[in-house]
Amino acid sequence: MKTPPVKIPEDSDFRSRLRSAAVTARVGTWLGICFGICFATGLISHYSQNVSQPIPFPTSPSWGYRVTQGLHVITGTAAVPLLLVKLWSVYPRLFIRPPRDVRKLLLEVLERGSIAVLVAGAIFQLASGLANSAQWYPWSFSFRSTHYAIAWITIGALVVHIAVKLPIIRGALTSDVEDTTYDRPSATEPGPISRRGLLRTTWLAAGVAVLVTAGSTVPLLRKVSVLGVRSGDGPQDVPINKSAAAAKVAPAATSAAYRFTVAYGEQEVSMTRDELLAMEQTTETLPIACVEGWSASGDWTGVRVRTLLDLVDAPKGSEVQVLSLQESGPYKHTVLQGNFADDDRTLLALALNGEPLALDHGYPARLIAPNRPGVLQTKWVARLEVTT
Ligand SMILES: Nc1nc2c(c(=O)[nH]1)N[C@H]1C(S)=C(S)[C@@H](COP(=O)(O)O)O[C@H]1N2
Ligand SMILES: [Mo]
Repeated sequence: MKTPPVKIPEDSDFRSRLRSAAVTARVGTWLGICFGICFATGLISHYSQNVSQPIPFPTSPSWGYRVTQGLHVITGTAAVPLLLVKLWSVYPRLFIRPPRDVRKLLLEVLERGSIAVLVAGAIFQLASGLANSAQWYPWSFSFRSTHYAIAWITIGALVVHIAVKLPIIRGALTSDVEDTTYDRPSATEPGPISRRGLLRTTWLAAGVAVLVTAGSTVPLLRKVSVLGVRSGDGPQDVPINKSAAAAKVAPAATSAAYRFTVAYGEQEVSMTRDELLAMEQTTETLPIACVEGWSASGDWTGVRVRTLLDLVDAPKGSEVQVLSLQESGPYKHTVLQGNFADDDRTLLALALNGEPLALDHGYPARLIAPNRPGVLQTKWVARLEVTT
């Protein structure tokens, strides 16, 4: 039996009026807004995690990172249905035969090339971001540096794409959504729903995507956020990413031999948790804002980091290494920049919401600072070491 030859579809095989620039431009506008917010908030998040900060990342407002990173994950999630609808609406263009004229062909190759980069970059960013916020790491590369590099490539391709398409975008957006001026000649058959209906469904899908994820950050939405990965309760009403068991710190953290040490050059002061508790205690309401988009506010009580640094006469503006009991893992130690170390709200916390810190929240002591990414709020702190 002969198998029929595989027929590559042609642009003219796609006849639905729904696949129109009128739809693409409208969905694209919102997709562009989402990508713009994602890019800007992503730059903020990346910078906040840099060890070297020529311009110090501000410590105020304390909820700043909570908002920017919440926006980052929410707009990224909303972009998923928008990107799918947009790709569907332009899919037939993939099968347009290349022009014969060499100059036109060259332009076409350039344009399609930039679109290929944009599509690949957009899919990579959304897929890797979603996987990351679900704490699923099916890759071996560094998420942060790769996501950051591809962000620049994607946003560059996006700018080129908008510039090239500007006449069509402008024309399509300023005419009625049912207008056929920018349609492909073969797109003449009515779709199962109207263009307005398709757009409404798309906005609804993006809205649902926002609702099911935003609850990780917006307390009122927590109940509807079935996909909010960390929306469940942790001890003391604050979620947990890495448990003491997962970090393998439980024996050291509960040992009677635990001592907290603050060191500056030759000077060192060590104390027990009880001695820390005997010092002046300060309470601050500060959020844990994870890079994955979830966040939760807590009342933290403990000793001001600046007070501890004064014990060893560390100069103002000193940078501090925060070392934990954890023996391996990327977050076992972090750098606390001078402006964070000196801020009155930065604490070595011993209690959360009126109770001694739970082991999973960093018992015997953890760092908590305003406007600092959750990933740098080091738990199970053993030592503060002044480095400059
Ligand atoms: N030592 C150590 N501290 C850590 C981590 C870690 O893996 N090890 N995870 C960080 C991350 S990613 C977040 S979001 C916060 C979460 O704090 P919580 O578990 O008390 O909510 O802790 C941070 N502190
Ligand atoms: Mo985190």
